[in-house]
Amino acid sequence: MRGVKANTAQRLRLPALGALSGLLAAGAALGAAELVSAAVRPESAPLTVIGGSVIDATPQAVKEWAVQTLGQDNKTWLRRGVLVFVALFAMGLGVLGLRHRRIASAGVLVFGVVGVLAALGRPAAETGDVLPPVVGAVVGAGVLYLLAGRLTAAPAGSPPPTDGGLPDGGGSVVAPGGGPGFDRRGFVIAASVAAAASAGAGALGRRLNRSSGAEAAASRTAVSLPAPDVAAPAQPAGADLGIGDVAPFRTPNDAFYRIDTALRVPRVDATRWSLRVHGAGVRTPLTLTFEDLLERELVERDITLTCVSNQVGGPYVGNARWIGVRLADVLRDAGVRAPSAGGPADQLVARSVEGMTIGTPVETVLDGRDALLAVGMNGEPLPFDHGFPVRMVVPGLYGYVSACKWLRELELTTFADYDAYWVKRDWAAKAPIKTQSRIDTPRPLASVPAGTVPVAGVAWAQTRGVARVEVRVDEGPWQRAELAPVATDDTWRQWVWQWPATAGRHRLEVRATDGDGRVQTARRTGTVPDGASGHHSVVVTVD
Ligand SMILES: Nc1nc2c(c(=O)[nH]1)N[C@H]1C(S)=C(S)[C@@H](COP(=O)(O)O)O[C@H]1N2
Ligand SMILES: [Mo]
Repeated sequence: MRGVKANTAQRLRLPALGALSGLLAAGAALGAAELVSAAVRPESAPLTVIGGSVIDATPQAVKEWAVQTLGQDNKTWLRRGVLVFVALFAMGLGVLGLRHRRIASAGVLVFGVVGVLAALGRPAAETGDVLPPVVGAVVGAGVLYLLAGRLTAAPAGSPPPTDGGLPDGGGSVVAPGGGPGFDRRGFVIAASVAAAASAGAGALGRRLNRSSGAEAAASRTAVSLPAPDVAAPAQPAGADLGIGDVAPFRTPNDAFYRIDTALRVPRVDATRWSLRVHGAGVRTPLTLTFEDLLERELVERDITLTCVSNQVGGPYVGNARWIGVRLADVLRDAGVRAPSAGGPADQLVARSVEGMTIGTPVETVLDGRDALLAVGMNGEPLPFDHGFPVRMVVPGLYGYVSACKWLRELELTTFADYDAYWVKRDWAAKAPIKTQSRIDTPRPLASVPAGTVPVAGVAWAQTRGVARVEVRVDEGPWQRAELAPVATDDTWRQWVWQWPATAGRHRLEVRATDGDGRVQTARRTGTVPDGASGHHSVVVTVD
């Protein structure tokens, strides 16, 4: 029995060491690529490139599933997924290497080709981005070749194999004596050196890549936002009803939802940043530096941002006090006319430093609403996560058609001529925010004592305003909620209804009516293609 076990263990040991060689080769490839990326630019780091390509290629339905199910951790899971995939692939190649050393090593090179294609396929690709995958693949292939060589060599000091070896010169995997034998010492040394060197290279590369954001961080610290020339209308004292569990009127920056495709948050040095404005109907192309923007008239506005991926009752909505330049002013300086005034461009395409494209109707930007090139958020420069140094904010439009972060270019074109990133992926080209309302308290499935229970939450219909919110219990008559006062139509509004709750299980449902008198539809739709609709409801138990 024991003998059989020992034999099995021995038979499995070589494939296991082959798989280990594959892992070490992959580690060496990634480590080398990471180090080279630090010399090229952080955006060319292997996981950033591979993950970014996966995001772009992921079918819309899967992406939506990830955003809904994994929430804002979805990027962590993506990195893990990519690593698991690479690891499995590498272990396979490592085992293959036991018999076909050259083919397996060539397999690593194939992975490098995939890396090169991924790098070049990135929307903001630069030629140098091919270096990390090329160097990584060569190093990885070399390591695999070397380790497989140790595994297939006869133990040091034993006579050369007499069986002629395998087609690719790999030699016999079985030592002449019949027992499993290989250059154990050589393998252990090579494996240890490879592991240490790639861990070192990877760690150093990561550190360099991270610290390359230092100038950007310094430039952000150095920003002192001027007081706005046009202050935001004062919010009435009661804008915050002060009911626990209800989203505060102003969302703190660190609690503000974040939705973007950036695996690595771009860290832009504001002192080297500029914005280019050009395209159809632009009489005076502009290039504006960050300083230029700060010297222009700055307006301050409270605007609620909403993501099209927000499901009914969902968390992807937040309200901030923004400071920025009126986008309409900049466009007018460039000589842009609205389509209704004879301008040739009906779409404003915003491009970000990492290659996102977001298309906004020119007519909307010029219709008098407070569309901003924002530089400040809740009293500080934009956080890196939210688009430092400059982003767009357009009241009334979902973020994916308006709120480009890490902005670097504005191009005037037409909807007929150009589809922006999300539009290529099944989302609507134009997407005004739908009237929505959300119950924040009581929480779903909460137990509350009988008596007066405040039912409260937020409602939004940016640019139209929220005129009324109603709640009903168990599909009974709609009851009018009290609305918190707000200064403008561009923010959400808190609401509360005092519910005379009686024992039992009840379903609370909310709907809002916008400033145009349109009642929020009860018709349930998903988020694709232009935002979810339907009533939010929660079931609670009253005891
Ligand atoms: N550069 C860039 N800007 C972007 C996105 C992106 O993926 N990349 N996502 C958009 C989407 S879908 C939304 S909802 C808002 C979210 O802004 P926030 O992350 O600051 O809340 O940013 C928009 N701007
Ligand atoms: Mo979004």
